[in-house]
Amino acid sequence: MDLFKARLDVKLPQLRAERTTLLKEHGDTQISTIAIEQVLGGMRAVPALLCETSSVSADEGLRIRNIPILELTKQTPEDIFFLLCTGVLPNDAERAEISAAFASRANVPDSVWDVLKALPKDTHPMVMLSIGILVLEKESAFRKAYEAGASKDDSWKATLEDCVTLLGGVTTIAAAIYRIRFGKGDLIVPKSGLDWSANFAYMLGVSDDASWQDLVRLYLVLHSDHEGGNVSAMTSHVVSSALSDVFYSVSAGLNGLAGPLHGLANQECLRFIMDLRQEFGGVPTDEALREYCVKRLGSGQVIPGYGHAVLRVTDPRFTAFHQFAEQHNLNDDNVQFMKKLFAIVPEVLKEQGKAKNPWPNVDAASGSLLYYYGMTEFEFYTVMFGVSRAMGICSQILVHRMLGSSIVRPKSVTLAELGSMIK
Ligand code: CMX
Repeated sequence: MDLFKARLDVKLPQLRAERTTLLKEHGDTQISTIAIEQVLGGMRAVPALLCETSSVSADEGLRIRNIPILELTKQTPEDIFFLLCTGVLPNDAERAEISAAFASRANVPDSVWDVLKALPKDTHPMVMLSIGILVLEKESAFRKAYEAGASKDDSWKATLEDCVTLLGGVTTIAAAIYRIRFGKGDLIVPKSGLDWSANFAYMLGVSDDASWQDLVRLYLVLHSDHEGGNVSAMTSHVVSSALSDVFYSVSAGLNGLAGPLHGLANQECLRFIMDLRQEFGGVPTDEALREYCVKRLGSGQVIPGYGHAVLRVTDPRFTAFHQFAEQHNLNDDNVQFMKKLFAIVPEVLKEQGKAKNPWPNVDAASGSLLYYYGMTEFEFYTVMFGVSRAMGICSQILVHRMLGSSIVRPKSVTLAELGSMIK
């Protein structure tokens, strides 16, 4: 990873100088106030976290290093990881280096399989992923360097090593989880000559179709990062701020991704579509679907895949998947449901008047496409998301290590203290 490290080495002085200047010259400048509804409402919109890798705006959605995600849909995940970490897309030599580095870590220790195979057969795939990553922790270069008394200034180098070990291995682990958990037969070993996402698509053993490989590539690109305040990224950052290594930190973040209001929504989306198929025995009329959605909202359930804590427009990642379905002429019942829901749900949510954003997020489309290619086990979908999101989390942790960021320790208050603050 010499080329990769060299890029970061060049960036380092400017990055650290920027932080030092802000702290020294403007450390006590007020940038925001906080209202009680934010304290009680999940700290929504409080600008209290630093994230250099990507940003999400209400009216446009995700930008990675200031490039709109819809301009990055042809890249490889290796390109995206390099971009997240360094701020630029890799040249050919850098791309080859990172692909080779991931491939060199694709074979994980046998202890991972021993642990995964010992779990109860009906363990959720996200539990398996989180545990599989924790088993890799034994390999942590960062922890070893810390124990050997390495300087804090250089700790990012061991962190980068850990990121590559984690990302190189996570596709092998995730593919194995799919095959073990859903009885798909022998594990498929990584194949030389394939890049990271093509190998992942191959090891899953879902389809030989070339466009399946392309979907997995796109999937890993689109879910890679979503700035620093979402549950998984923020959780990982908090854990990592205690100088826990990336294996502890990513595993912790993925436990948050496993929640139905966050990454599990893609599983819930497909479950929702399967329930609809059963209810109607096929694709219903617009009016029947509309009534079903209204009834569901009336019973206090959410419509999975719709709404967002930040976005106020259609998620561009949904648009990218929608375009993929059009370009590849995917048109089974689930894809039709995905399109029909897009035409109906926003109006229903607007009429209900609760959701601040009635538009679809990425989860409204991703599952239908995976299902189309034969990945019908929707409990696995959040693992696909997790593999991709591990890139963003790793890159965010790496940048924090480069900056020497502080341990996270905000102040908590009681309801009574909030009451007395009003007075
Ligand atoms: N269906 C029904 N009600 C919804 C809704 C939806 N899709 N989206 C929001 N609402 C409701 C909220 O539950 C909330 O109701 P209460 O006031 O009764 O609590 C109200 O509308 C206001 O919520 P909001 O401010 O618009 O949204 P939040 O920031 O609180 O929550 C999110 C955001 C994503 C959790 C929410 O939109 C939701 O539950 N969506 C469905 C699940 C989903 O798709 N999650 C994936 C998000 C992407 C990701 O993070 O991975």
